Amino acid sequence: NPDDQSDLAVKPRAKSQRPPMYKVLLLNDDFTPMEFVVHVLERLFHMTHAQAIEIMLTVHRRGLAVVGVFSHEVAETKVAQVMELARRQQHPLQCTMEKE
Ligand code: TYC
Repeated sequence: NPDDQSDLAVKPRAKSQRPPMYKVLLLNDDFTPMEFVVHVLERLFHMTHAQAIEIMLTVHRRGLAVVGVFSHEVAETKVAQVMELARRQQHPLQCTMEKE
């Protein structure tokens, strides 16, 4: 843009600098009780009972599902909270995050 005073300026459709967002993923396993997963989804991800059952069954059938999309900090906190609840109940439930 030859008329501009700096290279930083006006690309009309330049992307806004939104911070990257992170998907929180819940993984299936053969041992964690379905009702525990439903409880986690209700408690930590503020789902209704019906939504929580639906997502839990998606994980159960497909192997994993996205349970929410958050900033890096919130995603890390959610993953840590899921892992801590599972650890306390000695369930092997796994939860990870992935850049969108
Ligand atoms: N597959 C588990 C069972 O049959 C249920 C389950 C669902 C476990 C979702 C983990 O993230 C999970 N008891």
